[in-house]
Formats: sequence, structure tokens, C-alpha cells
Amino acid sequence: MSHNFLSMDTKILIIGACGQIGTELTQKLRETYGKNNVIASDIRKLNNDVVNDGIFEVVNALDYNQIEHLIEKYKITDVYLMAALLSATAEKNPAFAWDLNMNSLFHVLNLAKAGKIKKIYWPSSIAVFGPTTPRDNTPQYTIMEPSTVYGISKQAGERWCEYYHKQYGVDVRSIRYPGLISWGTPPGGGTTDYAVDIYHKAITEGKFTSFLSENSALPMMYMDDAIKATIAIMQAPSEQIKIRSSYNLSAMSFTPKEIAAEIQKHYPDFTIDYAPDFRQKIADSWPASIDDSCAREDWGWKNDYDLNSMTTEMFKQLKENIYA
Ligand code: AKB
Repeated sequence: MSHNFLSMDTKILIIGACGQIGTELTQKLRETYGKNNVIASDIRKLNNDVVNDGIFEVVNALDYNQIEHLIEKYKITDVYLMAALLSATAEKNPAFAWDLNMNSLFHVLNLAKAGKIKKIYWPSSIAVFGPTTPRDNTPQYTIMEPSTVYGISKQAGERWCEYYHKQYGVDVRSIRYPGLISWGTPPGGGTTDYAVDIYHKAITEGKFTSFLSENSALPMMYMDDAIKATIAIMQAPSEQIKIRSSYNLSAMSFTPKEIAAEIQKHYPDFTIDYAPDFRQKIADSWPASIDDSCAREDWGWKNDYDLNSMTTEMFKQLKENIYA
């Protein structure tokens, strides 16, 4: 039975609420469902709005009993599992990345299988693709041979999500996020993070050294669009979610050279140089652009931001809120 998104019994637990996505997702879910219906949790208790502006609990995503306890305490129906090690960090600690990324997922899948929660959101990534995948306009269904620890964990996770849906009827929903760009919370440990840092450096230093080479194209998205998509896929009637591994999702695609040119429209003296490091190899294994027609057809996905409008919005928000 599909779970009505406006039903009065929706109680949400966000695991990993203090991360780049979790922070903004928590705020939007609190606005949408009411503060008392959203429980934010993370392994760290920071002094920020996620912690201070609503219900917050410290939880280790690897501790099944802790998660189960919170689910029972707050009568949770929907879990958003946002805790993960991203691509660059995962390469430095493969065993822990595999442990965290896989076992946290098994915990929530098993809690749903046991009937303790109704719905799961779990993020996947363009990292599920690899060097043998067609790079341009990468289709939903194609060759997937990821070459990073992070990508391997996300691809395995997708297979398990589909398996739990088919075998046990678990209502799990997922999106393959591209690189996400936001002004509020810094990203941590990703290969696409340069595209956030570059905006800060344009304001503070007028120059930027990119760890990816000038023509390294990657799929990207403004955070507002990613949050909109995340809530939309969770609110869609169950029968519209035809893909239970994870949906391709796209908004824009650009190279370091192209984002620098866009920034120069606002800061004409801005300069960029290039010093590719180990993350270049990761970027080279990922798609340059994504075909997301399934998400558009199945549950009505549509992005609001492109490179031009995102750049204008990033500078507006950074200048008003961070560098005022
Ligand atoms: C990363 O760069 O690791 C992430 C991702 C694309 O999943 N931003």
C-alpha cells in the first residue's frame, strides 16, 4: 500500500543530518512536515540549526540497536539515510567506507523488512558508473563497472535496494546524485567538491587552483534542486516509482574551465589554474553527462537551475549569508 505523504502519521528520521545534503534536507523536511515530525540525527552534535532548531539525537549509523531504539521512541515511519563516506575519502579508507556505506543500509533495509518503518530514502551517485560506461548522456540502464570503493558500495547498495523491494516489498527509493553545489554547508570528501570551493575562493581570493583538469566535464546540480527531487521521489505514489535500484538525475554538466568562465561574468579578474591530483582519475571514470528521462517520465522530475542561474544564486547567498 502506498504511504500518503500528507498523512498525519508521517514521522521522519534523518541519519547523517549534519552533512552537506542532510543539513538542507532537515530544514526543508521540518518546513514541510512540521518540526515535531522530523528527528535529525548524526554521529556528531554540532552547534548548528540542525541540532538547535528541532529534535536532534546522536546516533551511530552502524549501530542497529540505536537506530531501532529511535524508531520505536518516535514511532518513525520514514528514514532518510544520508550518512556515507564520499568518493575521495573512501579511497583513503576502503574498509571503513565499505562498512559504513553498506551496513548502515542493511540496518534500515532490515528494519523495513521487519515492518518497523514504512519507507526508506537512500542516496546513490553517478559513481555507480565506471570507465567502461558510455560517458555522454549516460543511460539509466548501461554498463556499470565502478572503479572506486565508493562507487562499488553504491552499486552494491542499489542491487540490495532492488532485492529488498522485490523479495520483501520494502518501499525504498533512491536517486543517483550528480555533484551537488550548495552555499550553506561545506561538502566533505567528494571529487565534485571543487565546484563549491571555487565560489568561495572567487569571493575571498579572486583565484582558484582546481584539482581537476580544465576539460574534465562532470554532471552537477544545485542543492535546492537535489532537495526538491529527494522530497518529490519520497512523496510520489508508490506505483510511480518503477525503478527500485536508483534513478539517474541530471540538471547541468560543466568543466572547471566553463564554471570559471561563468564566474568571470561576476568577477572579471578571477583567475583559475590547474593542479590535478588523485581525484582526476576518479573524475575520468565517471560520466560527463546523464540521461534522466526515466525520472522525468515516472515521477515528474524537472530541474530549476542551470550553470548561469546557479552561479548568480551562489554569489547572492554567499555574499548575504557567509561573507556579509
Ligand atoms: C563525490 O564526488 O564523491 C560525490 C558524488 C558525485 O557522489 N559528490
